[in-house]
Amino acid sequence: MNNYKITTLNDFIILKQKDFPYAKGELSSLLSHIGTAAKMVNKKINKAGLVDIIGSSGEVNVQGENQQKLDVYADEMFIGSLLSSGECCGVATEENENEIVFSDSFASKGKYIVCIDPLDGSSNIDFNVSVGTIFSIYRRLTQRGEKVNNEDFLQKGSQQVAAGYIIYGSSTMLVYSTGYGVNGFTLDPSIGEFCLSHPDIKTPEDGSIYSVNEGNYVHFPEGIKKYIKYCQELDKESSRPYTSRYVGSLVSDFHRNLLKGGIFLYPENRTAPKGKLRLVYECNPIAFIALQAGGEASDGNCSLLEITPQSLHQRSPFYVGSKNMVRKLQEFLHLNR
Ligand code: P6P
Repeated sequence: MNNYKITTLNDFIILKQKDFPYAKGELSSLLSHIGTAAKMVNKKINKAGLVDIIGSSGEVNVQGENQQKLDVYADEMFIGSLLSSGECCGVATEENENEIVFSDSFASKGKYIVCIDPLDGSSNIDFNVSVGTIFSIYRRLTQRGEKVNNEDFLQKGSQQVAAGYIIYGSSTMLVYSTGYGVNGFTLDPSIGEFCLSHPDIKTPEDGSIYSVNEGNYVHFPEGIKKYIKYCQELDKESSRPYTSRYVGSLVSDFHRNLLKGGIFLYPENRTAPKGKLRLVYECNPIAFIALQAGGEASDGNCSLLEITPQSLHQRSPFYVGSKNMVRKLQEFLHLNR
């Protein structure tokens, strides 16, 4: 009798690979390397308050944002791990202006490219608020052995082969999908393994949480203002008024709503006329997870995964979460164009 109840991330990846007779283990290896880098980053984050690794690196990143030391560490960890997997031929990250092409003869034959925000919400690190890593995996468009180029990284979100996030919170979780459902793994520090804790995550079609930075309210489009007021009105049938929950860390806000039901909104506003969040390595991977869990994601005009990116760091308005809540929001946007 097998009393070994724990399914580690690597067990699960190998188990699922068996469902694909032609799989050669390349994606499995890539996902496993992402898990390893996540454990390394987690270790540093957990010690952030104890060693001189919090605070600013003194540098400013391509976004013009003050780069935190842990941003730099996380960026290096994930890039290094993806390179060593040999399955990834290039990486686009929030911290680098252009895509990083792996010229190493081994990696340049990799089948996949990865887009990643190595440490999202890093400005929260110094205040011990949860932060996250968000990643997106595509098959390369250029031929293996050729040099990857920009078009490899500007594919529609619907072309993602896999996507996921790591949330470094009260516990550290890795949540990912390869297009066949969403599964969550919680890091057990005593054995240093991500263990299956949330199999086959489905997000409720309705929820009672709305997540938006209401400090920008006066600059929101009319439809968004009307939707927020709708959330705040009393209505027993639709369990309104809803509860407002906003951490200011995308992965934290999304993860809570994914499990409990809810909607996350980052609309365009005066200071962010195209929205603040990045389409390629923040919105698309989160949207992929949401849809795989039965939710929806939009930029207010169309399904987010159908947008063809024009540039690596392109921003987009972002509405994601419970299907019926996203659809209700779109009604308000449509009626108030
Ligand atoms: P605001 C963190 O800086 C981040 O990129 C996301 O993680 C988060 O959802 C958003 O920005 C918060 O932005 O303008 O509300 O502080």
